[in-house]
Amino acid sequence: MGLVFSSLWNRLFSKAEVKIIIVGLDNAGKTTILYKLLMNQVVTTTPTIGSNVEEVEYKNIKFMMWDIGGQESLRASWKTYYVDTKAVILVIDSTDANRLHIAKQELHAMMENEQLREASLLVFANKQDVKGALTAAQVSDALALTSLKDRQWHIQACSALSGDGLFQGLDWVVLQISGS
Ligand SMILES: Nc1nc2c(ncn2[C@@H]2O[C@H](COP(=O)(O)OP(=O)(O)O)[C@@H](O)[C@H]2O)c(=O)[nH]1
Ligand SMILES: [Mg+2]
Repeated sequence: MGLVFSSLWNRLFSKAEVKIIIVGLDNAGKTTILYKLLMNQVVTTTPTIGSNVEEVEYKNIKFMMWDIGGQESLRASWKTYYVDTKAVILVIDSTDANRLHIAKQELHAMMENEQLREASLLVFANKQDVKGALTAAQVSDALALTSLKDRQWHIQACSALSGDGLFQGLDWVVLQISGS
């Protein structure tokens, strides 16, 4: 487990519940990442609350996870989950260059929501183990991350398959949350 992640976990534990939203296009690797991060931990899962929203609780951290892209009608219902969100984790399939523009659109639409004004943004450039995958810098460009205004954001290259980069990413999130 990441150094910061594990040492700060207990500090967070004593605080009120923390909510983290994990989003990405289908097949990006969200489920794989979440379960890899929480491996060997006792988690409670609620498969479906509403429209394809998955909820996983670990200690005082509530992870809410759903697919974005292509379902305009569902956007409205997601907004009800935004309240009190401390961090958004966007998972990108770095081998899926063709759909990056959809992820970009969804991200920027989401970041405009007032409820997420204070939320930190972590982008996982996932599937780095695959030959030909875009680098984190290329993913960052494609998503126009530098155009985000007044936002703490960070992009982390990772492979959910090997686990590389996952805890570095989460360490950053935990630091943002614990510092706020
Ligand atoms: N090669 C590779 N495959 C991955 C990686 N992460 C996820 N996958 C695969 O991508 C597919 C979709 O993953 P999943 O976690 O279900 O994506 P979700 O739809 O975002 O929840 C599965 O077949 C995973 O095994 C990765 O880092 N590298
Ligand atoms: Mg999934």
